[in-house]
Amino acid sequence: MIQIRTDWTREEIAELFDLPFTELLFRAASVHRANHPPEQIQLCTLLSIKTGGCPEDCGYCSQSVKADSGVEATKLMEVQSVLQRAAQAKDAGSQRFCMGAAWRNPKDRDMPAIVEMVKGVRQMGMETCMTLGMLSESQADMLAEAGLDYYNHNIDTSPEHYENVITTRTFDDRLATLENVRNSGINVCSGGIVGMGETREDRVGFLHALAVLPRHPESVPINALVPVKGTVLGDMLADTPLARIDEIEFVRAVAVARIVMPQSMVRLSAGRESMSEACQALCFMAGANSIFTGDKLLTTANAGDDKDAALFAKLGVVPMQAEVKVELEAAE
Ligand code: SAM
Ligand code: DTB
Ligand code: SF4
Repeated sequence: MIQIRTDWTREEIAELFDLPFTELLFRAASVHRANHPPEQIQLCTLLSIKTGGCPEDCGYCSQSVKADSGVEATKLMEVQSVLQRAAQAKDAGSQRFCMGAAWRNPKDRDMPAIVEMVKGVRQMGMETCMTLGMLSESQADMLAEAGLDYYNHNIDTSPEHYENVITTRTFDDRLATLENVRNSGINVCSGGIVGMGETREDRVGFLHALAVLPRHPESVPINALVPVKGTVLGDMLADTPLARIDEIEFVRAVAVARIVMPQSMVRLSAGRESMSEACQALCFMAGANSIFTGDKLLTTANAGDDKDAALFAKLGVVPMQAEVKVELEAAE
């Protein structure tokens, strides 16, 4: 019986990060094997249903009004167009359809269309995920009622580093939405970004904050910063290329996430496009078992289906079947 702990200390997590790399990898791979079929990777597809023009000032994001990234602001997509894209994703073998909107929070007038999107995608037999910014209790309940399976809301970094990256909301605002989502019965998807110029201690604090939530998020996306020109962090990295996250340190973060949250799906998210195959393979070894497929994330490029098919064939990994995940959840 695997022990799920929500009482991790920062010291324990720092000690995991400090392990010799191969020892850390071995421990993470062992935890992974005890909890998940190691050769199976979940495929998720992202769609930006409302792009750009976001009033928040997240320093990494191309969609903030504060960024000079050239991303054009659009209106919320029509329900039918969203459903068409979901059908294409399903045909391409995707198991989950994640819809993202560049909002601080959804307005109540947007909710009927959002609810239709959730219902429509679910009817196609895909899992649904949305990421729409902060949610009130009643909005979370409305989405739960519509049948939304997952809500993505990242804590992004450590509580200490948070205000260096975002000033228009607080770390506690993030936790409040996560609580509303949890209480509504929707599965929680929450992770963050590494490579934003944070320290090792911040990476410890980031994973610690997730690992001590009353219940671990069912999905934990680990993004490597995609440096976008015109954003605060993208420009900073362009000036100081050495600040870019080291691949071994990135794999360490994935491995520690796997060890402290053994049953969560750990998603190797943004940043794969510029990652070597060897680094991605190490991430899978370290316990990452989910990826975003397709050519595009929200506004930036993703590895693409052909590259991923070639990588999967080389590594002998296969797309996860939905039934397997359901069995694992039932055994929790
Ligand atoms: N507006 C909503 C919100 O912030 O929750 C949803 C969309 S937002 C783009 C979703 C997540 O994408 C962010 O929390 C962040 O972790 C990730 N993200 C955004 N831009 C990124 C970048 N340039 N590199 C890596 N991850 C990024
Ligand atoms: C997450 O953690 N990563 C995804 C998803 N959740 C919504 C978003 C990545 C966005 C990367 C930058 C872009 O394409 O704009
Ligand atoms: Fe807006 Fe989300 Fe981008 Fe922040 S990360 S600027 S909230 S779209």
